[in-house]
Amino acid sequence: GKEKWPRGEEKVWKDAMRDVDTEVTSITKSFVNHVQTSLARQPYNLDNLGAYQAAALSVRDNLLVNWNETALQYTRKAPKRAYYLSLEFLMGRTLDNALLNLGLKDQYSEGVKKLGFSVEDILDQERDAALGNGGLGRLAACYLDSSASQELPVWGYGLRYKYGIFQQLISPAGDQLEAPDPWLDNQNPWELPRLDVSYEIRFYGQAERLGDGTPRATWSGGQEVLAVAYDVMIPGCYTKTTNNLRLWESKPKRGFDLNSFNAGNYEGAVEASNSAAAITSVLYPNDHTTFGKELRLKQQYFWTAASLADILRRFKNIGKPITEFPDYVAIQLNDTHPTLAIPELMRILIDEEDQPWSTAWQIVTNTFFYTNHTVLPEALEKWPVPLMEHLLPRHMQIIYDINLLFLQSVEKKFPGDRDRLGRMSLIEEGFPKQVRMAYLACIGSRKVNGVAELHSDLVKTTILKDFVEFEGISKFGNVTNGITPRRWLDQCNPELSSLISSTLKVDKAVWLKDLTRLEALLPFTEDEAFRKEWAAIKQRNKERLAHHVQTTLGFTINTNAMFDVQIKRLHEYKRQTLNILGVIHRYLTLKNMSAAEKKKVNPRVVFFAGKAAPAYYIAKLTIRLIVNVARIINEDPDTKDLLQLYFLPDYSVSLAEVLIPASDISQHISTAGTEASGTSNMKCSLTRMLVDGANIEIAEEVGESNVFFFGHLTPAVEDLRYQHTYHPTPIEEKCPALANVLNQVSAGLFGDAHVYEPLLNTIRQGDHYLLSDDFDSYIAALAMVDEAYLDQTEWVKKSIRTTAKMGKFSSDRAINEYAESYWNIEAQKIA
Ligand code: GFP
Repeated sequence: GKEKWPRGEEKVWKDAMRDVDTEVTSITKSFVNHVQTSLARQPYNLDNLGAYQAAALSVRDNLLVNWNETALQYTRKAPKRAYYLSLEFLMGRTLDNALLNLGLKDQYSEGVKKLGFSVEDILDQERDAALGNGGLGRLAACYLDSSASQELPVWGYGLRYKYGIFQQLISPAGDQLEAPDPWLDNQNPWELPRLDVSYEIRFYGQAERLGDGTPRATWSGGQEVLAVAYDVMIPGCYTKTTNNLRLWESKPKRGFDLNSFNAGNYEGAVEASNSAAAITSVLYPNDHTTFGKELRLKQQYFWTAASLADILRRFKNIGKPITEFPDYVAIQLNDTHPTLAIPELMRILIDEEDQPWSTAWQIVTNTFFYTNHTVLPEALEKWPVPLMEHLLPRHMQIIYDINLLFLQSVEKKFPGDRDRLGRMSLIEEGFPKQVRMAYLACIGSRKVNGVAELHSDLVKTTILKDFVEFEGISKFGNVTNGITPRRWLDQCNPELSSLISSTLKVDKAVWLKDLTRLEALLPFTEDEAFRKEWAAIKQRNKERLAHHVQTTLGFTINTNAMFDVQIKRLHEYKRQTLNILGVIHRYLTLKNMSAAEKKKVNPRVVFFAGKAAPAYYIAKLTIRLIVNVARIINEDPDTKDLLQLYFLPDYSVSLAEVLIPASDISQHISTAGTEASGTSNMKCSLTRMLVDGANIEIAEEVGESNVFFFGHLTPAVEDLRYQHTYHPTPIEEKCPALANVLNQVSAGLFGDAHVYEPLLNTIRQGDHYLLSDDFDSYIAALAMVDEAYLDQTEWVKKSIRTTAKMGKFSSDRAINEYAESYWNIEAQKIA
């Protein structure tokens, strides 16, 4: 039939449009006002997308009031501030989060309902801001949420990529295809373009030392581009504090070269502007290896230079001498990507502020803090010296100067130790020579930290061992990662959130900001009614996921099964391969079972989601294997009731929000010592894991009986790798179960007989990630999980206990550690 217009209650629309004083709330008025003015639309042609935009603009008005107030008070009081420099901010969607943090969700739901819309449909219109690859970028987003919620004066600085992380499509053959993610196409109501905030950034050109006895130099010529600011408001949870995330966009300094154009050279006329705009056009998909893209280095400098110029301008407004800079400013380097900030600040202090070298270095080393996120040697960033000399000639001079003075002091402490000098030099010898960014970040910072106890110990004993010996252990610390309970509990699991509040008789405004309060749930493990409700919520979350899969992919999922998830970037060290080989093993075992035996088996649905870097061949092959194994086993009448397998394409923050609350168990099965921390282990409560990263600390908190460990430990890894290289044992001998699985794949049980050989050969030869060493114990752990799941009462108790003891892994705890022990900043009450 014909749809009724306007949707919802006509009187509510009319009164809101006329702005007459009736029952109509201010929310409704502001929504309708945005429909008419900002969107220039009429109620009779408003669709869900329009409704989303109107709601977003109206919520934005609320945020703006707080955001302005926060900025004003920071400026007036001039407290010390911290700046979080991250090349990635994986923010996901904003509207729901903003509504919850403002405490306005219920009012908005009701308001839009009267106007004929459902809040769920509206929320679903928003595109993810996917300005990140994985854990590192999502961590940055959680830290912004926690900073605002803990009322800390922290700003983020990043890049406004025109295209976020690529959209992942799966071809009919099972291959990952990449499509651009034009996330800004529908306009982004959450950003405020700041045409008034822009800086000129130089590349290339010539650097000349003045040679006047000072360390000064001039840097001129080359290309200049503009960095223009876009601000994104970051609301705290139940507080007025609304911080800022400033993202830079690149623009040509001169829009259009009229001379070239008039001379008939149209292409030349736009070339300069294209090359400037290219700087912030794409986010580089990361595969934990370094790569030498000039554009990536350009991005890093563009972003750090603009951010520092902005920070310096703000500091200068306070009117203090430059030597007091570190008393007002702390800058956190999220991994080595912003390390150029160190030579850039040196350049500003020496060439522009005319400071002596030692004063400048003193300021620098009291301002920066460096977080390391990986010890994988291939992931430690290095830049070729010739490229640096070409793109950033002045910075290369400064790096050489830093290195000279640094090595002189090493030589003083360890006279004659040439090996050590070679190991510690900022410049790695070779063709070409390369700048070791992690070492520069380390010596240029006041403190260095890893992201979990185990990882921080590895940082100190492996990659930065020499630096610990030279600079002393007190410079090196640990801040175990955390996640925000606002998004990862309250927002994505609203029913569980209300059950917690009503059971504890504590408002969520309290426990969401002090997650250790969840411990009070422990006694309720013995409360049967509570357990039932806990389990019923999980069941509804599983149905929500099943519905999502049904509507998006057309698959019907058995919601009576155990839901087993592995959701993270595809990488050999994260060992999705171990998981899929385990699934095949389960399938083969089921195929050999009698009907009577099968009756005892609990059904399981295995979900994978994650993207592979476009050039990462082995990771992409793993996806193809998963997809094709799924195709066979989901159709096999012998097993399909007991085992289903799905690869959910295009993993994103929003998809994680549906997957995580539905998971019964999640897999964190990296080779020991390779996963720095992991954060999806914190988001999923019950986990099966290897003793790696933050998993150890999670087990310490929640109790070992609530997680399932397996496999070799970190200290064994080196020996095992040695064995693989020098005394390899054939897999047939070492692990017959694994050999059988590999052979079946080779033989074409899942089609494509030869396609998977390169992937399988990574295990047969070398086996760097030790699948053959851990496979048997992995399968045994899976059996323990099955066993444990059969006792549903005990299982639910485990689940409750785990949630109750997750307090430590709130990003509020982590951010407070940074604030107190690193940045030395204090909470500011925004009146
Ligand atoms: C990296 C590390 C993870 C760690 C995050 C955040 O992220 O172990 O939890 O940084 O510190 F590898 P991914 O992008 O690989 O998830």
